Amino acid sequence: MSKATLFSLPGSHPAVSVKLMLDFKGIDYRTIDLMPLIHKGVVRAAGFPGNTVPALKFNGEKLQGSVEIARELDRIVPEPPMLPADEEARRQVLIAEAFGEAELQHAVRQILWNAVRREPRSIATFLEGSGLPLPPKVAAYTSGPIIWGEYKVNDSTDENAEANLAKLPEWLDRLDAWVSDGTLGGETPNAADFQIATSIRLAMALQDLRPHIEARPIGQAAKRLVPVYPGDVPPALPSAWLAPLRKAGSTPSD
Ligand SMILES: N[C@@H](CCC(=O)N[C@@H](CS)C(=O)NCC(=O)O)C(=O)O
Repeated sequence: MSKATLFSLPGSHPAVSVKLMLDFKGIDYRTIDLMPLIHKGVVRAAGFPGNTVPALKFNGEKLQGSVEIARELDRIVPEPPMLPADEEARRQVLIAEAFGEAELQHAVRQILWNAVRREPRSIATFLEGSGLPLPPKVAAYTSGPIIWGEYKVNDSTDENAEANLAKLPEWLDRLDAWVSDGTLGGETPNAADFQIATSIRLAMALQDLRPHIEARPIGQAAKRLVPVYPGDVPPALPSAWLAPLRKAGSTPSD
């Protein structure tokens, strides 16, 4: 089977999900890290139907989207499977994966770009370990337009970022419950683990969020699966937006 080619962006959480899947399957691959925003044209020019990463060339096919890629990898390389054989366990994993892709993934993306816009220099921390070696001068000139463009493309408005943060305590409880019932964080990772762990790791790149996530079962599970993740954004978000998280972590006597 020929080597796969993964189109990615530095720090892209669904692209890291696909890397984890490829490693799990033992599929040899190379990564092409693209420049944010410019990547849209490159991915289209490479023949993919959409303009987002992760996009994967594998086995003569062009696969796009982390969930579609998960299903197709299981079809092309069935062992080891990413979905449990037991029907009920499989149903739960698919529910968790769908939540991770449809809700958590984009919410974290919106919070992130809102915070990076407030702390623009932090964008450089996402380049560490990437295949996008930008000379410091180029990085300095391009980071402003990239941050602005990503903020716009992802609709990372204050309103959206704050609303997502308000949902986070309930979502973290849901994720912890999935760890406790074995849907997530088991000995053998599944498709939902690959989807969710990277969003949690990206959220933990924000110093504002890390203390509210790291010690929780889902934070620990994400760290086990993804021990290293790029990015470190200093405290940036308005304190009032973090009140729901502080409240969730407090005890009645606080
Ligand atoms: N839900 C899709 C979303 C993919 C997605 O939106 N990827 C981002 C990067 S993390 C992207 O390419 N966004 C377009 C942009 O930044 O212009 C997936 O899981 O593959």
